[in-house]
Amino acid sequence: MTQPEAVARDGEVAVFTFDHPPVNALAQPVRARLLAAVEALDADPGVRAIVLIGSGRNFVAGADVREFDRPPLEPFLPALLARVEACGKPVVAALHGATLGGGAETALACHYRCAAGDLKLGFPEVSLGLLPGAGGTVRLPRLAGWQASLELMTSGKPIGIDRAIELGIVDRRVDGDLRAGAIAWARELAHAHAPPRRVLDLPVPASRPSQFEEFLRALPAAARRLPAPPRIVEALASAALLPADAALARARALFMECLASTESRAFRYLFFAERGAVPDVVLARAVGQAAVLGSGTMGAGIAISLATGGIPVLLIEAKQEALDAGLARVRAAIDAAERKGRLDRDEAEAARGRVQGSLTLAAVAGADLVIEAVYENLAVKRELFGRLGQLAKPGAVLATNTSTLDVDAIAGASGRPADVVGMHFFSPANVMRLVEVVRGRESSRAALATVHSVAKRIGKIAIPVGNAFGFVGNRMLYAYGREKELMLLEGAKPEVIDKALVDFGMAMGPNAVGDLAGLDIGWQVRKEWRDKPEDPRFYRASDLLAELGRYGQKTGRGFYRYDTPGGERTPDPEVVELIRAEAERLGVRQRQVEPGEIVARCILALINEGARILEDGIAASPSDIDVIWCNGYGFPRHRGGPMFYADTLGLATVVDSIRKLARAHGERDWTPAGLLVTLAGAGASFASWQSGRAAAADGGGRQG
Ligand code: 3H9
Repeated sequence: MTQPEAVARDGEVAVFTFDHPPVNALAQPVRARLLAAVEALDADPGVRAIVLIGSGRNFVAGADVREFDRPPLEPFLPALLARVEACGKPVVAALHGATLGGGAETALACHYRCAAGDLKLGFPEVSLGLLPGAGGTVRLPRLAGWQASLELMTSGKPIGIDRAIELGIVDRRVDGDLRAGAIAWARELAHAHAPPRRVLDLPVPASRPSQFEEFLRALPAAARRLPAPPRIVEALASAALLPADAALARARALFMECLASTESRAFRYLFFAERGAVPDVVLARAVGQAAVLGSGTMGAGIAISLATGGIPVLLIEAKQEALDAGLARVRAAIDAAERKGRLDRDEAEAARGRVQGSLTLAAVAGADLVIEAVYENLAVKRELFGRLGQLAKPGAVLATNTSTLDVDAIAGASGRPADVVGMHFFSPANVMRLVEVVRGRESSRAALATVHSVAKRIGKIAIPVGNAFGFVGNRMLYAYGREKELMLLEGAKPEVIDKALVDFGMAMGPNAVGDLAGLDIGWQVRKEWRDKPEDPRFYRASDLLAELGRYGQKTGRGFYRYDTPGGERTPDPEVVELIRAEAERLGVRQRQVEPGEIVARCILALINEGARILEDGIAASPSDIDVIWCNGYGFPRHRGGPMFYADTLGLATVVDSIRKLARAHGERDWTPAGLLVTLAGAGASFASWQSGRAAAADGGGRQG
């Protein structure tokens, strides 16, 4: 008998290996190979047991998400897994690394499961706006019970080997060589005449009729409004009530509903947009040691990211006291990560060992990458880069973490501008994944490639941006903030604006964000901003509060008050009165501003500014803008980002709405961007524009 593809034999045990880099996703050829293998091995009298194992770093990371946007191709995963489960010989899953989504469902369709210590088993479908659609909702509860199934599938969080064994999902742990251990166990099972132990044949665990409803009600309101979480609960509830076949069919139907939803399209779009390749990766220089200048909140956050990401880092400060405080902050964050289980003891120990401190700037000489995170002042930074230009070793990349200053002006002072780039981290830098990588006029491709690859190494999402005021994110933030500030003057209360935007899906309202960040910060920036818009209403409410010493949470008062014992955010009638008086002084007539208008003005301002940023070449693509806004500014992921959201509205509708706002509020703020008008006129979308440009670049590349 000829050996099926991807199958090896070890005596009477056959081993099927998933070998589809980079993550063994269940693409159509993989499914076809597995089906052919199971059919052949089931019929082969020389085979007494079968092992399924993954090559590389993991078992199987799930369905191939790219296929979801194309017409479905046979064999379909649910039917394939039914065939695996029906196999007449024991099938053993040998799991390691990511065993996710369809990969976990494949494991559940096997008759026995063993795993290595690095197992990460989970059902992340919910974060793609989906539910486990290949039998997971019907099989998992038969092993792990209802509560664990509900939690695993609605949270999407993976579990490790110990929990997987505790829940009865994995039967045994294999230390040492997983393949050899799995083969030995399969042989044992064959010799013991162990039957195929089918999960679907196990009894349905008891459930309370109200259990599912209660679980759904306890989910956060934002999750309940999305398509996937309620459908996950419904699929599990049907698995409790219906015979297996009917429950499988119901789960499949619910999966298809989710797949077709705009929300799932948005999640899938972001999934790929966040995983762009490192540009010019071959040019990236090796970084074995980094230095961070400045041990304040930002500098310490960056140092934590580097150390936990595996890069030794020297934290440099001018004063001992400040350095000690910075190092203590780094250690406290690593300790906390260990306590919360995000780092195991060895990882935490290694991370702590990677951080050193120094009081001398000359110590940068040992670093391949220097990241400056000192006080936001051009003269200070220019002086520092002048010295760095002399002290850093040749080829070292010099990055500035400025969020508002001109990277070229900083680079110019270094005497080696080709080595200088911007690396705009978001606060808190050890938590926020976004980094805007700012391309200066003379930044070399090698320097840019180096910071992109370092960012990827430490688990950040790096997006290339041009050097212009506010780069991409903050420039758009000013357009968004401009409208909310105008509406404050027009009579919308801070809490009404915040609620409207939180209801739209923003992680926080803009006034609450201002209070959290400190209203003095933006106030200082606007004082030094030379080309600030001349409109006297521009950010007037924020500036007024800052002038009165109401800086936000840190002073106990800002747009809100924070003077309850728990420091909760409480609306403040005094603010409403202060803004009313200011509006009167400026001649702004107050009125009722409806939530619909609040959302429309803020979000359309974002979209219009995003389009201008694309015209100016400050962002490379609409999806880069979306990744920035979803990861740095709390834009709702289920709406895909401002540019994706604009496409879902239709660009013609967007342009019409902007023109209406221009009639009501003036052309100065509301002239539609030329790109928007052109695309809307051509019946196009940002997505079609982006793929047209990518195709043209590809064609150009091939010709060149
Ligand atoms: C599902 O299973 C539905 C079923 O219930 C029912 C079906 C009927 N598909 O993240 P990385 C690519 S839904 C296609 O940078 P890491 C990724 O784009 C699925 N491609 O690596 C990237 O490509 P490129 C449920 C995928 O080491 C490369 O692999 N599963 C998929 O940091 C490396 O990715 C999930 O949601 C995929 N499923 O992390 C798991 N996964 O090199 C999603 C990855 O061209 N995946 N790629 O940029 C992950 O969580 C992470 O990728 C993983 C590795 C933890 C596996």
